[in-house]
Amino acid sequence: MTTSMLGEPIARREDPRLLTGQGRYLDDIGHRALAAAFVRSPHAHARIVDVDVTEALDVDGLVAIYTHDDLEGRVGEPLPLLIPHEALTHGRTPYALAKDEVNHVGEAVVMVVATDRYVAEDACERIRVRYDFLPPVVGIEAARDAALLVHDDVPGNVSAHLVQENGDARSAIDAAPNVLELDLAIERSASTPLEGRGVHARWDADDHSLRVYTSTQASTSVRAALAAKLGLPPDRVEVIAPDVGGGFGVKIMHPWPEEVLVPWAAIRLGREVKWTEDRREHFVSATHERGQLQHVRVGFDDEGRLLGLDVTVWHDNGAYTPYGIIVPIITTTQLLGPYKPGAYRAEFFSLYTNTVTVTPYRGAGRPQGCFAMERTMDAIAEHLGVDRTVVRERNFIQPDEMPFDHGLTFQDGRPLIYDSGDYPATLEKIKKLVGWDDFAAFRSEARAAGRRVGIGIGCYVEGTGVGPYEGGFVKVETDGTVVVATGLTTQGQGHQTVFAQVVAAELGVPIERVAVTTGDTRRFGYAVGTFASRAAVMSGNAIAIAARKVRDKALRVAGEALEADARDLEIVDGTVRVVGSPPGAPGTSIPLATVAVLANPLRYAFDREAERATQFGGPVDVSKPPVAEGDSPGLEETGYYSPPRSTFANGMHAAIVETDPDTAEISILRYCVVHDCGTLINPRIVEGQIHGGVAQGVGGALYERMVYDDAGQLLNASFMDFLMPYSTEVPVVETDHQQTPSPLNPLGIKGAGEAGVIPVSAVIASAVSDAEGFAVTRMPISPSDLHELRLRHSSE
Ligand code: MCN
Repeated sequence: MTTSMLGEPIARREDPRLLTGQGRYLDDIGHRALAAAFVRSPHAHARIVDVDVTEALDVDGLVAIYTHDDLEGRVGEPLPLLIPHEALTHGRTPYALAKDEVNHVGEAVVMVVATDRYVAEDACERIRVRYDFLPPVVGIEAARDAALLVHDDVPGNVSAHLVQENGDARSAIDAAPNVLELDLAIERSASTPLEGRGVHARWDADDHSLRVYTSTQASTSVRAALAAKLGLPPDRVEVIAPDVGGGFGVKIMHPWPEEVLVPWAAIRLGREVKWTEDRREHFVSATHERGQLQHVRVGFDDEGRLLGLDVTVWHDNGAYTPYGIIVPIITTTQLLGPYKPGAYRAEFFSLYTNTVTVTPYRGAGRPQGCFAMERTMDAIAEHLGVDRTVVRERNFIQPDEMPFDHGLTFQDGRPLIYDSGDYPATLEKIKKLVGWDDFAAFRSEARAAGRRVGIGIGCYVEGTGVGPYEGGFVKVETDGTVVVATGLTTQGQGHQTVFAQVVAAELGVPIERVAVTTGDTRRFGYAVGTFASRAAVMSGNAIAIAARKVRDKALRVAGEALEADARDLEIVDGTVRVVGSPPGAPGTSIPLATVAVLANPLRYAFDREAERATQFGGPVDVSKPPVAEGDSPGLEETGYYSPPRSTFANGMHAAIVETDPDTAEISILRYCVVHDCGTLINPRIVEGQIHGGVAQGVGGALYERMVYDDAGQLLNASFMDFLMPYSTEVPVVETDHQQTPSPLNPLGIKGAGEAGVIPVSAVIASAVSDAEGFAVTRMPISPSDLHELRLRHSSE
């Protein structure tokens, strides 16, 4: 029997290969390639006066040095603005190599190509760039004050300003019996995947084609960008994502300067060229996220029900805005979580600073929004003296109110409508899992023993599976192998396993027979990419649609061979059989592989299955038309899924923490998650995703921050100083599932890839506040931050 049904917690098929060192990552490719290295700006803000390469020219093994002046055609133009929006009135993107000005430490100024990386780095060291120093804008407050400007022609440093409203929130708050105001902050962080960025390019002059390997989350988009930039027909450009050692958002940015420059140089030099990012480069030249100040004003009744919510966000977008307003708009549209806000007003200012550019990092604006909403819920509970879960429950959208229309516009321009979810049931589950109702007794006991413990909760709703589309290809080979391809890339989410599960379930074949390819434009050309927790919803459904088409055709072809009605047939364990027929009964079943042979009028004599096919009409069946009009040979189909709108996953986390009275160290004693991503394809993989997300969330809550000094120098650009949690800091994550299938897609799936990270800062802040007796309003919180807060609150 097939054991690969939807919902089975099977182990990830890709792991044996990856865990035994057989993965093929970017740096495993192209050992004979020339190496590229970059001279990057040491200043946060400066004009480039001149570049002197004289000394570098003597370096043995040097092949080429390029500055902006060398870049031809569109390669010399600014990189594309990926998601324009009318609110983005002053969008700016960088040049592949800085033209006249640098706007953050780490911006690429000169590219060197040499026989190997050592030589390239040596040459870089001998290049003298003269700069005219300009005063930098560092931090959101400095950007907001606008005493100095990042870009001369951007007044107030504001790249974008947007107001979203449903009702008159300000009047509703003014008229409310209770009003609270909160000032909140989330510091800047970054996704720091284990494998940094990298790109390898080979130009085939005879074939006039370019093959690019890149560690990306969106190979088809890179292909489109490269074709446009380099002036090549798209079908002459192949982009392949090999194994990708994590992306977490940073690798959706496309094209990177390096991703354009390396292929451009490969064409120009007629040689293979490769660049592999080092860790320091990753910190200062890839992208960051988080980084917001928020002001919340909320009005509520005496039961804690929201009457009006008014949120202002100041978002640090760094030096450039290739992704437009995507992060702050996600914050303001998704912070509402599972609640009915009454009247709602959200306003954001996206601000330039002379720091690394900000693009989405796992969670993408939602952790900030969740922090604002959940800190507000706790503040209301504290103000009214009501249990924190009770205030939340009173504001929940109820299951019978679904679909729930917020009267707002989602970030994709469609209406913000939640499709499904049972928030009261999720709350019940999380309370039970963490033992919420028993905690008060434990807290009192612990306090009596001189211990400080606290419990926290955080709820979120996440728009997942954003469009416009994703596709899938499914083919049954004549040896019974099922080949599956999607253009969507994979960075560790287990797609090889889950997509195989979908196909195995739809086609009734053993999962071992299914082989999945992702992220290779040679295999599938139409795709959007892996981000926004969309792969399961988008490619999962597209692949299911393709598999259903293959199944329908297989049943039709088998029906002809077995002289049975297709409706009376099923596929079990790779064999088409008449429903209810005893196993092995003559004339009642036919292997799917044989059906694939029968579906192709050109039957090769050497085909393994051709002989078996003879009993169903001979190796070449001349009595039938080769391919009927409108039909195609073989068992292969392509399917596309395009959602009417996003589907909204939800979840609730709760944590118990202990804070050390002397050292102010924060320990997480328990961490519990209840998550609802609709129909689960693979619960084990979803749990892995949740655990990984929580680990990143713990980093964001307690350890990780980008520390810039006033000159715009990143002070912790290494893993010695940028503190990522080890397994010793990440708690055991206790997980339970709630399943409310989405009515919007055939499989009822909602996304899960980012959920783990979204509420963690809010939950830890809630728990630390509970332990300490004062409200934590800024994350991350280190022991010294907590110590300072204690001093401040003890003197108040
Ligand atoms: N899944 C499932 N059933 C569901 C929903 C999801 O079995 N109902 C499975 C999916 O099939 C997939 C995984 O869970 O294998 C995550 O699914 P999904 O929510 O669709 O997210 P994506 O696959 O689109 O992954 C993107 C998401 C994002 S946005 C970031 S950032 C992120 C993340 O996934 N980066 C990651 N998880 C990561 N995990 C790893 N190891 N590395 C990264 O870079």
